[in-house]
Amino acid sequence: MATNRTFTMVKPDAVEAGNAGAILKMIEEAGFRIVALKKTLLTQERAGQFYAVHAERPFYASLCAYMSSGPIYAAILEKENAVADFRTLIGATNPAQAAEGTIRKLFATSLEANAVHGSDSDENAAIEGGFFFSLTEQF
Ligand code: RTP
Ligand code: MG
Repeated sequence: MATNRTFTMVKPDAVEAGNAGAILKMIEEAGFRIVALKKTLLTQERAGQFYAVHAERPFYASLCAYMSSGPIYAAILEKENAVADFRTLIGATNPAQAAEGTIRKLFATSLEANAVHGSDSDENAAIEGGFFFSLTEQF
C-alpha cells in the first residue's frame, strides 16, 4: 500500500497533563513519521472553523471551548495506510469503549477530553494539515 498522510492534534487535556511527549513517542513507535509538528493555541473561532463539520451537533459549542482551553500539538504524520492505522492506534472516540493499549484508553479522561484527534479520511487529512501548516513546513 502507498505511503500516505494523516493529521493529528494532541488535545488540551493531554498537553496539560504532561502526556504530549509520551503520546508522540507512541506515535513514532507505531511507525508514523512526523512530517510537521507545532505547539499552538487555537482561538475559539479557529476551533470552530476546524470542527465546522460538527457545527449542528449538540456538543459543538462545548467542543470549541474545550479545544481552545489550552495549547495543543498539531502534527502531520506519514505511514502506509496512515488514516486507518492511526485511528486504530488512538481507539474509539469514547475512552470507555477504546481498546486496551490505545492512546485514548491510556490517556483520555472523557468523551470530550479524549487526548487526541485523528483525521477520518485522506481528503480531510490534507485539509486539516493545511489548516496548520504551509507546504514549505511539510517535509
Ligand atoms: P476527532 O475528530 O477529534 O479525531 O474525534 P472522532 O473522529 O473520534 O469523533 P468526532 O465524532 O469527530 O467528534 C469530534 C470530537 O468531539 C468531541 N465529542 N464530544 N460530548 C459528546 O457527545 C462528544 N462527542 C464527540 C470529542 O472530543 C471528539 O473527539
Ligand atoms: Mg472526527
